[in-house]
Amino acid sequence: MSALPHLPAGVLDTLRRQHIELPSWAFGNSGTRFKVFAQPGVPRDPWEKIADAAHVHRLTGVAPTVALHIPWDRVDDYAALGAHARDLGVGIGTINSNVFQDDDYRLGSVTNPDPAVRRKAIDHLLECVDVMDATGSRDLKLWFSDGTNYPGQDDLRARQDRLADALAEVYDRLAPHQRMLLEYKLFEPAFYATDVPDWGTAYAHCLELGERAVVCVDTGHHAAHTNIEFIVAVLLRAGKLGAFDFNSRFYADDDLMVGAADPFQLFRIMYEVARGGGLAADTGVAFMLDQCHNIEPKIAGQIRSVMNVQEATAKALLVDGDALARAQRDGDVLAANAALMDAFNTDVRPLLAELREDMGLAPDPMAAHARSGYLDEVTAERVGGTQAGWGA
Ligand code: PSV
Ligand code: MN
Repeated sequence: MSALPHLPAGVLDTLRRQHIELPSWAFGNSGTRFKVFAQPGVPRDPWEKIADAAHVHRLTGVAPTVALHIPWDRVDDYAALGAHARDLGVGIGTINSNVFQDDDYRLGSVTNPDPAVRRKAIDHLLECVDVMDATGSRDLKLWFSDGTNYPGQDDLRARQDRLADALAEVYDRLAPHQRMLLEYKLFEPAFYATDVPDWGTAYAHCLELGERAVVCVDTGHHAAHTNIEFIVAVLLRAGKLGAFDFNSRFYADDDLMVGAADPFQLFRIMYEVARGGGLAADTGVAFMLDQCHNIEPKIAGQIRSVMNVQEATAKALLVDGDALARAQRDGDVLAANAALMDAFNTDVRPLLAELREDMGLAPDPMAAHARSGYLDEVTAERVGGTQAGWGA
């Protein structure tokens, strides 16, 4: 490695074994409530979504798994889907549940006042664990759109009780090697009170459930100006940071490419991850993307996102820990800040290009993708059928 000869020990190894999980739904059509713009070559089923994810992994070398969303990715034979993924050089990762798109869920899923609706929602979550058994997945991700729009609409406290009961039933169903990731989100679709609105609520439920219930931090799910790296530091310290859903936002839950809106924030988050041991070989932190490429090409959007996470990670690893600790001990505010800023301001692209070549990859995955002709190929192949999208 010649680009940066004075690398702290272990940096290259950490970057080489980085594991970023891709969301199957990023390859399908998506949009806003105003319009979904269909794109050529979009997959028509989970098999084709996995093929696209595998292409991203072939070019980046650090995206070896793809997350599924059930029922969007429902198939008859999950073991066969897993084998298909393996044949293409990737694996199936986290199973995402979906209890937010049925008419029954108008007033909530697991916190709905109607026990029959709660039963239906819990049964879906249990079905997702069956899927995990078939795919060999470790993680079940739970996000609930549950909440209320008006004060008095329902009993806030009773909804927490219903949530706790549902989570306990699902937690009990998990095999010893499986985990539950509880994701929080401030608002949307509920506008008054969301039942799992913040990391504190998620953390409290996870604590009650047990060791294998951990929090998922979706970087788009906070109020503006929330200090997300602080949340990351606190959860890691408590052993309760289970995963990230990476994306970036300018306004609300925009689901834009990670690192696009605020690369400095992503760097600060990755610094706290590194500081808290979250990049260790045996890390319990899953690094997933949760994004929608509404107007940009989807496969290239995923490649760019993976590279953005790599760049933020590399910068975080370049922080001179000794200099930083010394400055902090001495109360040298400016030197301490400079230690972080020096790393952030380092251009790590040459380092990552060399690393890729060392891994037998092209130095620039974006250019390699353009050269590969993959998109033209699948566009020609994927004729007929219905393109995947939300609800498909
Ligand atoms: C909710 O906004 C969310 O972040 C959850 O992770 C969902 O499963 C996902 O988006 C759907 O794209
Ligand atoms: Mn998410």
